[in-house]
Amino acid sequence: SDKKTAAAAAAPVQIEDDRTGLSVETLKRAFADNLFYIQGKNADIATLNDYYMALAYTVRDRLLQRWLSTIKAQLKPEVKVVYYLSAEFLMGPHLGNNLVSLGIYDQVRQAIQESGLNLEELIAQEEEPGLGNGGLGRLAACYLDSLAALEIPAVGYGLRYEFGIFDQEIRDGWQVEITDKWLRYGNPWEIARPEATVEVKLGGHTEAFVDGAGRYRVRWIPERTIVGVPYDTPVLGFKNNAANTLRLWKAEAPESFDFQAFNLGDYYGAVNAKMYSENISKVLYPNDEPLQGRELRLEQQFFFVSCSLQDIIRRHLYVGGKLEDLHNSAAIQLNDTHPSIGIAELMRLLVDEHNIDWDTAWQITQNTFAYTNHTLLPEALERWPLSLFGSLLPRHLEIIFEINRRFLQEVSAKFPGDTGRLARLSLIQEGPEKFVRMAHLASAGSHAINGVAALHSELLKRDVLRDFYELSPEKFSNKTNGVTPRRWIMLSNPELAFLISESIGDGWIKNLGELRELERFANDKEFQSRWRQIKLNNKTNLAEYIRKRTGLVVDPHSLFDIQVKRIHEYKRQHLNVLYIITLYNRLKQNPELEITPRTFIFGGKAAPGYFMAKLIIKLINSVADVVNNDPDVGGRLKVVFLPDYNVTFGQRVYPAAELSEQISTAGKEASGTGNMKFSMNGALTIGTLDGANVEIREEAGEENFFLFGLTTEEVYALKARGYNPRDYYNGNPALRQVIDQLASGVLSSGETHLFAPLVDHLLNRDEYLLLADYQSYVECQDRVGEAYRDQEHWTRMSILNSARMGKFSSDRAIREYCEDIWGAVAVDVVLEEYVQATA
Ligand code: NBG
Repeated sequence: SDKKTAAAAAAPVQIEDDRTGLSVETLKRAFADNLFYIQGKNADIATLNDYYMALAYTVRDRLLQRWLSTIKAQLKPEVKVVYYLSAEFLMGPHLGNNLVSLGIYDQVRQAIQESGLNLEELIAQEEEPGLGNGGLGRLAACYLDSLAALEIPAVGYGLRYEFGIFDQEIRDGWQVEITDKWLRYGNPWEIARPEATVEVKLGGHTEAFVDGAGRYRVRWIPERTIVGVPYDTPVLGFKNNAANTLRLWKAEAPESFDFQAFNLGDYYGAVNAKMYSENISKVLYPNDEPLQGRELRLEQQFFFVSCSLQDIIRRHLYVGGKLEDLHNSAAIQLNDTHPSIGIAELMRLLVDEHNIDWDTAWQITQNTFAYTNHTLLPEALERWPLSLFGSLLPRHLEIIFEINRRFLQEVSAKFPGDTGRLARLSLIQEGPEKFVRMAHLASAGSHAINGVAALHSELLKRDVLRDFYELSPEKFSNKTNGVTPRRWIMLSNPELAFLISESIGDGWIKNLGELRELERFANDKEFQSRWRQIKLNNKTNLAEYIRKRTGLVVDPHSLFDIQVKRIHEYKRQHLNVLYIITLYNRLKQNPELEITPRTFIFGGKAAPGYFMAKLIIKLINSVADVVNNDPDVGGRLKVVFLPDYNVTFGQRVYPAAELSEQISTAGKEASGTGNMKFSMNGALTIGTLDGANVEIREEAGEENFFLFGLTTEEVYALKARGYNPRDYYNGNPALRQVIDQLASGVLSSGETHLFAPLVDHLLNRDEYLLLADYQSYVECQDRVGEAYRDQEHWTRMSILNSARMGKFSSDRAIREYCEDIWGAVAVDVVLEEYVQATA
C-alpha cells in the first residue's frame, strides 16, 4: 500500500484556486464554502463564531503553501535553526495578524463586507491563546514574529496548555479567577502531528552497567512514561514567503498502557493513569511568585524540554547531521530558567542514549545552549528541592552532580582556596534542605548569558550572577528587548500606521529606524493636528469599550493616563493610587482648583496566591468608587480598572494612551516591553530609571520624558543606610493625610481594617520605597498635568517620542541575537507553484 500511495502522490497536485486565490470574489466563495463544508452551517443558522471559523480556515488555506515551502527550504543539513524554548508564548489572536502578514487585510475586509458581515466583529470573536503570564511570554511571541520577518529558520517550543492564564473578573472590587477554556470552540490555527509523537520518562531509578564495548554506562528505569503530541501553528513573516513553526506539546498517556490495563481488567486504573498523564499540559501556572516545590510544574518543564530536544535531535539526524556537529545546525535559547533542565537532558540523551563520551557531550551542550535571564528579584529565581528533583528525575540529578563536580574543579583551578566562591557558585544550594539552582545550571551549561536591558545586564554582572561573570566574563552580553511593530502599530493602530506610511513611506514596518524621518513633521501644524485627531479617535474607541465593559463614562478629551501590566508591589500600581488620592484631596479642599482632567486607567492580573497584589486591585476599585462618584470632583478625575487585561485588550489600550506609567522601583524591572508599545504609539512616559526606561529616555531625549524617583544607586545606598519609611510619613503632610485615609476607612466605605496590611507594609517595611519616591512622583505628575495644557507642545513631544523608538523593534533585538549568540542567517524561501505531495 506504500507503493500505491507513493504512485498516487508522485504526480504534482495543483492546489485549486479557491484555496489560494486572493481576489475578493475568490475569497468570498472560499468563505462561503468553508462555512458550509467545514462548519456545516449555512447563513440561516450560522453563529458569529461559525463565520469566524470559516474565515480562519479561508486564511489558513492561504498560508499553507508558505508553510510547506518554508519547511522544505529549511530542511537541509547546512541550515542552522534557532530553537526558542519557552514555557510561555503569549501569541495574541492570530486572524488579524495573519491578514497583516499576508498583506490581504483590505481584500478580506471587502469580501466579508460583501458577504453582509463585519470583519472587525469576526476578528473580535477569536479567543486568544493566553499561554503566558505577561512580559516573558509576550516577548517570546514578538521574537517569533521577528524571526519570521527576517526569514531566520526557527521553531518555538513550548506547552499546549489546555487552560491558559485565567480570565479575570472583578466582583465587589476583588479579583475573581475563571478558568480559561480557550479551546472550547476548537483552534483552527493549529495542526496536530501525532506521527511525530515522542516518549518522555519520569520517576523510577537508575542502574549502572558495562556495555559490550566495556564502557561504564547508566540506564534509567522510569516509573512511568508519557507521550508528547506536537501541535503546530504557523508563524508568518511579514510580506515574505517565510512561515516558521510554533510547536506546542500536549501530554497524553501511552497507548500501550491502556492495553495492558485492559488485559489485567483494571479499566478504571487505566483511565486514571491516562488522566494523570494528561494533567501535565493541563494548566499554565499563573504565579510569577516563588514556586514552592510544585512537582507538576517541574514535570511540565521537563516534559516539554525532553520532547523538544528529542525532536531537535531527530531533525538533525534526519538531514544527515552528526551529533558531534549539533551546535552547527542548532542554537537553543533558554527563555529564563524554566527550560534549563534541558542542559541535563541533552547530556543524558547524548551520553546515555547516543553513547557519546562525557567531554564531547559537554562541548556540544555548551556550544548549543544560551540563556536569557529575565528577573532580578531573588525570590523569583528558580530552585528545586533536591528530594523532589531526585524522585522525579533520578538520572538528571546524577548528571547535575557530575556537571557540578567538574565545574567546581574548574572554579578551584581558577580561584584556588576560595571556598566561599565554590559554595556561591555550586549548582547545589547546601543547607538543612538542599536545592538545585536552575540559574546556575543554565549559566554553567550555556556559552552565552544575557540580560534584557542595558541596566539589567549590568546588574546581573554586579549582583545576581556576579560569580559567573567573574568566572567567564566572555559569556555575558546585553540584548535589550524589543516588540514587533507589525502587531503593536500596524494591527493595533491602523490610522497611525496609515499616516506614517503616507508621510515617510512604508519602509518603517520592516525597518523601524526609518521612523526618524517623522522628526521633520514634529512642528508641522497640519501633521500635528492629524496626529492629535488619530489619538482622539483611539481614545474615543477605548472610552466606548470602557462604557460597554464597566458602565463607566469617561471623557475622551481628558488626559488618558494608563498603567497596564501584572499587578505586583515592585511595579507600584499603589504609588499611582497615592497620587490619585492626593489629587482628590486637593479638589476636596478647593473644589474650584484648576486641574487637568484625567482618566486613570488600570489593567492587570494578580497571581491568585499573591494577597498584596489582590488587595491593590481592591484598593484601585475602592478609590475609583469614591473619586468617580464625588460631585466635588465633577468628573474631572476618573479612575477605571478594566478587567481581564490581555493581548487583545492591549491592542486597544496602547494606541489610546497619552501617558504611560512605568514607575517600578529602580533596579527591579528587568526591562519592560509595554513601555515600548506605549511609546511607539505616541504616549509619553512617566518613569523611573529602571529597565528599558533608561534607554527609552536616551532615545526620546530627556526633554520628552517625565523622570522621577531614586536611581538604582540611590536605592542601594538608602537601604544600606537603613531606610525608615516613617521619616517620610512624618515629614510630608500630604502623604501623611493619604496614608491616614487608607487606614481610617474613608476609602473603603468605613471598613477600617480593609487596607491595614497595605498601610502596615508601607509604614513599617516599604520594601519598594513608595514613600521615598512619593514626593518626586507627585511633583513629576504635576508637571505632566501642566505640560498637557499646551497641546501643541505635547503633540510635538509625542511625535518626536514615536519617531525615536526605532531601537525597540524586536527585529533589532533578533538581529543582535543572530549575530552575537546564535550564528543564524536568513534562508530564502522560494514559493513553489505546486506543492509536492511526496516526501
Ligand atoms: C519579565 C520581566 C520584564 C521583562 C520581561 C521580558 C519575567 C520573569 N520577567 O521586565 O519582569 O520585560 O520578562 O524580558 O516574567
